[in-house]
Amino acid sequence: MDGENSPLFDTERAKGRKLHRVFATTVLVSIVWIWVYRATQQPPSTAVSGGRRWWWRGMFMAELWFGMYWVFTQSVRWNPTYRRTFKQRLSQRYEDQLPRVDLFVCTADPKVEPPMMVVSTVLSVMAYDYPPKKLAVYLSDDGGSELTFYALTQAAIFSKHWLPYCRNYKIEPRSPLAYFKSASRPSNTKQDQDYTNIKKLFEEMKDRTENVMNNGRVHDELRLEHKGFTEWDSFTSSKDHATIVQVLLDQNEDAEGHSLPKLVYLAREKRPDHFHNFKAGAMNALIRVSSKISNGPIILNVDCDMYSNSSDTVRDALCFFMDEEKGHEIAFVQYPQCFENVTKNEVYGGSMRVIFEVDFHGLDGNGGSMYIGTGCFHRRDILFGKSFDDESRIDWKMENDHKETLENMIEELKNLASCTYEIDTEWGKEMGLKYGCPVEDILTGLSIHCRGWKSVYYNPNRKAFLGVSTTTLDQTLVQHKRWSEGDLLVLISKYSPAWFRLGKVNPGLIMGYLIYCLWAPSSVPTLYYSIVPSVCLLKGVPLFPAVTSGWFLPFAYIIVSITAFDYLEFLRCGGTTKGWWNGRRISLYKRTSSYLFALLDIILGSDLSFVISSKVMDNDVQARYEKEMMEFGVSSPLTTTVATISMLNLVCFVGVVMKSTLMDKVTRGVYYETMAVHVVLCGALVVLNMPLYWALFVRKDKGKIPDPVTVKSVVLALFVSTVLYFM
Ligand SMILES: *[C@@H]1O[C@H](CO)[C@@H](O)[C@H](O)[C@H]1NC(C)=O
Ligand SMILES: CC(=O)N[C@H]1CO[C@H](CO)[C@@H](O)[C@@H]1O
Repeated sequence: MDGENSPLFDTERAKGRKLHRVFATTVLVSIVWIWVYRATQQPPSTAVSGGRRWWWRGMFMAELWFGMYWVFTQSVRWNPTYRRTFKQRLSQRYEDQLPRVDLFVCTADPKVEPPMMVVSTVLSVMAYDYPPKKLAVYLSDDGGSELTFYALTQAAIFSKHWLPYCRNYKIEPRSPLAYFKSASRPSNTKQDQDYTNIKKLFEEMKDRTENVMNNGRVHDELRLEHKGFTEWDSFTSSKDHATIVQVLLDQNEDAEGHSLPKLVYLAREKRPDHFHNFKAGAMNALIRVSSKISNGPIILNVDCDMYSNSSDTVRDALCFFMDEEKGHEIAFVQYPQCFENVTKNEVYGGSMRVIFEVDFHGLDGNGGSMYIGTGCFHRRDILFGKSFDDESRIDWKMENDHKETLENMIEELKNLASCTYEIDTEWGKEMGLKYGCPVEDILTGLSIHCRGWKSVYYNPNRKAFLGVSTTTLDQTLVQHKRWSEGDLLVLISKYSPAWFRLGKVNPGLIMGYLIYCLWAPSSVPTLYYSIVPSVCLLKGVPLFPAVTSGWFLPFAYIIVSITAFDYLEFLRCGGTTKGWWNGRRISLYKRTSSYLFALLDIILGSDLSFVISSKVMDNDVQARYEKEMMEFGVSSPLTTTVATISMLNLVCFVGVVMKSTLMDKVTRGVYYETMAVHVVLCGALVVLNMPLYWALFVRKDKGKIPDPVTVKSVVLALFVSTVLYFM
C-alpha cells in the first residue's frame, strides 16, 4: 500500500447513505402530500370569508418554501465524504522539496482583538512542524496600531526560545496563551526546568505588552528598541496613514541556532478618501506584498483569534495539494471553524456543529467546501484568477529567485500596499479576494468553483484551529445578520449559484450554496409560521387538518420525523440534548430577527455595516455566559423583534387556555381536536421561549431584557395580536 504511487490522501463515503435516502423519500412524500392538501382543500368554512382566504394561501406559500428549502438541505446529506491524509508518505517522497508556505494572520483593532491574543496566534503558526526556512508569517494590522506592532516585536524575541521549546518537547497546542492555560507542569526534570524558564519569559512578555496596552501608547524609551517605531512618527490615525511594512525576522536564528520563519508586519495604507474594502482589501495587499518577499505557492489565512491547535496542519494540507493524481484539481483546503469557549450546552448555538460536522462534509462530497475566510489553505496561483482549463498542475520545486535583500525592497513593498495600487486593475474583481460583499470569502470560493476547481474540507479529530465564539445574544444576532445579508448578496451577484455556470457546476453543490444564500429570505415564512397559526389558535380558525382527518397524517409525520432526525443528528455531531434545544431557540431568533433585518437591508438598499465582534468580555457577562444564561443586555431592534414575537405567542397561548376553561367539556374536546397542530406549534414556541420570558419578567441582573424593550415588546405584541384577531 505504501508504494511510490500510493495516494497522499484518501476519501471515504459515509455509511448509511442508502438508509438516509429511504427516509428522505418518505419525508418528501409527506411534503408533497401537504402541498396537495393546501392546493385542493378549501379553507374551513369559518375561515372562508374575505381576507382570511389569504391566511390559507400564506400557509401554502410558507410550506412551499419550507419544502423546497428542505430539498436543498438534503443535497448535503446525500453524499457526505470524509478525508484522511498520509503525512508519512508526504515526508518520504517530498521532505526535501516541500514548498514554501505563507501564513497570513489578519487583525483589525487592538481594542477588540487584544495584541496578546494576536501574537499568540502568530506564534502558534510560526511553530508549525515544518521546515522554518520555508515558512513566512505575515501579520496584517488594519488598525495600524503601534500597540500591536509592539506586541509583535516582543513575540519575535520570544519566538527564539519558544520554537526550540516546542520542537524539543513536541508540545501542543503551540499558542503560548493556550499552552500555559492548559498545560500541567511536566514531570520530567529537564523539561520542568525549561518549562519554568519559558513560562517566565512568556509572563514577562505578557506583562510588558499589557503595560503598553494599559498606557495606550508605546513609551519613548521602548520605541528605541526597534527602528520600526519611526514609521508611526508621521501617523495620524488608523484611518489615515501611509503603508507600514516591517520585516521583523528574515534570516534569523533561534536560541539553538536553527532557522526561524520570516516574520513580517504590514499595515496597508489607509486614506479617508479611499475605500479600504475591509478584510478582502487587507488580504489582497498581503497577497501582493508576500509575493515579493517569499512568494510561497501555498497560502494559509487565519483570523487573529484562531490559533493553531495542531502543528501537523500544514503537512496535512499539503497532502491534498501534492497528491500526484488528484492534487492538481484542488484550489483550496478548508478546515472547520471550531471554538474553544463554547459552553457545554451552547446557548447561542456557538459551535455550529451541524454545519461543520454535516453540511461541509456534504458540500465536499459534491465538489468542494465553501471558503469561509479563516483556517483555509489556498494555492496562490488560483487566487490570481487562474481557471482550471489553464495549465492546472504546478511545479512544486519552482524556486523564488528574489535575491534582493528585503531592505532594498521596502519602497516597492509600500507601493504594493498603497491605496492607489489597485485602481484600474483587476484586484477585487478577477484577482484576489472579491470586493463589495460582506462575505467576500464565500463569494471568492464560489468564483473559484465556477472556474472549474475543486476544494477539500478536512476535519481532523484534533481540531486544527480554535477560535473564540460570540458570547452574547446581540453579538450572535448581529453576526448572523451580516452573514445572511452577505449570502443573499452572493445569490444576486454575478456569480449567483442560481444562474452562473449553471450546468457546469455540480447541481448538488449549487443546492449546498443555496442553503446559505437563502437564509435571509427564509425569515418571511418563519415569521409567518410563528405568528399566524398562533393568532388563529386564539380565534379558533383552523389552518391545519383536524386529528380525525386523513390529511393530519403527513403533518404529524413531518413534525415527529423531522424533529427526531434533527435531534439525533445533533447528538451524533457530539451535542447534548439541552444544546439541541438551545439550538432550536437560537435558530428561531436568528430567522425572525437577523435574517429578517438582513432581508430588509437589502430590499431597502441600506449600507453594508461591518461590525467586528468583540473578543473581550467583562466579568459579569463572562460569569453569566459560563452559567449559560442568555445575555440580552442591550436594547436593539433585533432583541425587540425577538421579544415581541415570543410575547405574542405567550398572549395567544394564555388566551386560548383561558378561553377553553370557559367552554363545556364537549366543545373543548372538539376545539382541541380541530386545533391540535396549532396547539403543538404555539405550545412549542412558548416552551422554547421560557428563558426569554424569564429575562423579561423575572431576572434582575444586567443581562435581563432592558425595561424599554420589555415595554415595547409587550405593547407591540398586544397590538399585533389584537389587530390580527379582529381581521
Ligand atoms: C487541541 O489540542 C489539544 C492538544 O493536542 C487536544 O488535547 C485537544 O483535544 C484539541 N482540541 C480540540 C477541540 O480538538
Ligand atoms: C476569550 C474568552 O472569552 N475565553 C473564555 C471562553 O469561555 C470559557 C468558559 O467556557 C472561559 O473560561 C474563557 O475565558
